[in-house]
Amino acid sequence: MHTTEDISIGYDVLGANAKLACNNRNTLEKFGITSFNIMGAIGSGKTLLVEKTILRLGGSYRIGALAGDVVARLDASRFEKLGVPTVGLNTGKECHLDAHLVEHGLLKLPLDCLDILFIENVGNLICPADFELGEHKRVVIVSVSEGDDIVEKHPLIFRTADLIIVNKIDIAEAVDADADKMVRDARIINPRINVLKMSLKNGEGFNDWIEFIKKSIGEKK
Ligand SMILES: Nc1nc2c(ncn2[C@@H]2O[C@H](COP(=O)(O)OP(=O)(O)O)[C@@H](O)[C@H]2O)c(=O)[nH]1
Ligand SMILES: [Mg+2]
Repeated sequence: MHTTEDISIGYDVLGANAKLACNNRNTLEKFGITSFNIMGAIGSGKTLLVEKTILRLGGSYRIGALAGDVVARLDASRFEKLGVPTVGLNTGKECHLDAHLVEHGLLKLPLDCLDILFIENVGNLICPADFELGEHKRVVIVSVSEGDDIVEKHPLIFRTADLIIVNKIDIAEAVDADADKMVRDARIINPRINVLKMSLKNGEGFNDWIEFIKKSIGEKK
């Protein structure tokens, strides 16, 4: 039988990442920017969430974006189409953003002209969990079409999240998923987590997300 155990490797990758994340946080604080790390599987609704948020809040707040993808800049161009300063971050073979990539992204953004920064992470529910980026809030968006056991299968990412969005509830019945079970699972893993059920298609739950953003901005003042 195989067992898993922690082994230490010569270079402390996570420690080095944490230091860079701290620098990123200081940079964002200096410019008064509130940042959100949007994590979730491929197709869970990360890009659509940011797009709809830009459309709702773009008139009141100055928004910028970092769009993480393995290759290409399809999501980055979706944000750019909405007039938002955006940097696409390609990770190559890596399944997550890290603080070093974000540091380079920040250098290319007009930080003195931003209030909010959305960082769309690479589509994955495992790798991004370990890598803080310097963000203020960690948001995980899962969709009911991933199966209603997706939360209990990925405890680590929910343990460190500030908010979980259970998305696509408009199709829950069609895919035979119990969205309330997903909410319960998230609260068992992380009792202090905020949980929202949402449909980006019909707008359900979206106002609560906007309130979460405004509250997060307020907490920093
Ligand atoms: N039915 C339904 N489809 C959604 C919802 N949110 C996103 N989608 C669709 O899911 C697909 C993936 O969305 P996208 O934002 O690109 O996902 P990402 O890979 O996480 O960035 C798109 O076809 C969206 O239109 C939702 O609430 N309900
Ligand atoms: Mg996307």
